[in-house]
Amino acid sequence: MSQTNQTLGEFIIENQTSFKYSSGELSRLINSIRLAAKVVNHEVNKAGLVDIIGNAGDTNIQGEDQQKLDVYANDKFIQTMTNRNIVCGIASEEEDDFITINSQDENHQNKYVVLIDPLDGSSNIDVNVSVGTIFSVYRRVTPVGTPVQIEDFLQKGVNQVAAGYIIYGTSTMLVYTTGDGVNGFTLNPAIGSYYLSHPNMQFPEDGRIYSVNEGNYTHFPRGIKDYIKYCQKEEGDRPYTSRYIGSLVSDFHRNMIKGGIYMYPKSSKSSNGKLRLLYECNPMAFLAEQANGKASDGYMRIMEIEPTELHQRVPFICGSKNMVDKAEEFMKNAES
Ligand code: P6P
Repeated sequence: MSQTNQTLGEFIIENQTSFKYSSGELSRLINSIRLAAKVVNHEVNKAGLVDIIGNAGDTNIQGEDQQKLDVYANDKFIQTMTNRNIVCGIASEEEDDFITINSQDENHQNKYVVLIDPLDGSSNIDVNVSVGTIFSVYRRVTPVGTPVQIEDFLQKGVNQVAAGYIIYGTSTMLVYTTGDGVNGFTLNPAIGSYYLSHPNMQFPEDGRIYSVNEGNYTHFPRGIKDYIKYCQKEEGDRPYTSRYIGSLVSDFHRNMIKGGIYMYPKSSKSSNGKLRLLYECNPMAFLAEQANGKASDGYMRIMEIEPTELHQRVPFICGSKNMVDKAEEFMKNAES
């Protein structure tokens, strides 16, 4: 990790010319996410001390118990992006439908939509394991000046203009891309500033870590079973190491630094896997590809999948390019 003295704000200003749309809008967008992340980080870090963990007594559209921090994080990110007058619509894992944002004096003039998983891995909160926020940004495709529509959210991942995550771990980091590489910023909580600590993050082309919930092994497709056995076989640089935190952002982040593959495949229990295309797989796929990695559903590029609904799930295989290629090879061979 190379701690530089460059702050996130200085980095945005220095690089905004590389963002092909209006630079000011990008700055305001990333700054709103930066602010919300600091506020959520503060609550995540003290979750054990105050009555903010444990179920909020409600369940989200996924049928999952909503942890209080889920609700808190969702509200904070929506509130911050609304107040900063940047986006025309927001979709969230915690919201059944998308939210139209229209500050009265603007009359739907904002051009961006954001899709967010406000607190991924939230089941880890009350056991003190790191969790994360994932976000994905698109330009709207319906006319500016009109209320945002579902089509603005159901865009292929290749249309993303920015994506990133915040990982609330041993340190809090914001990792994001605007299509010109991936950079990681570490929060200095003492002064509330983020510093460029991981410039130009890259997946090693190969790795020796595989991340999958092997408890589901018997339910996996043949190709995934064969690939897992390949990872475990005593041969060459194998067996690989199995590391699965149960928090996508954490497993992804470690694999991007060390090299590795993360898999949440379809199974006989969940025909499309568990992860959501629009606010988990697409943003992580954008980051992976920008970091010389790869992301597929086992057969095709994640970012080419045509979305059909807001909360749709897809199988997800992501990480070091050569490892994803090998997993796809096993998937293909199992079909033949
Ligand atoms: P399982 C968290 O709920 C999440 O969406 C990802 O962050 C994580 O990798 C996965 O689900 C864990 O799911 O079924 O293995 O517990």
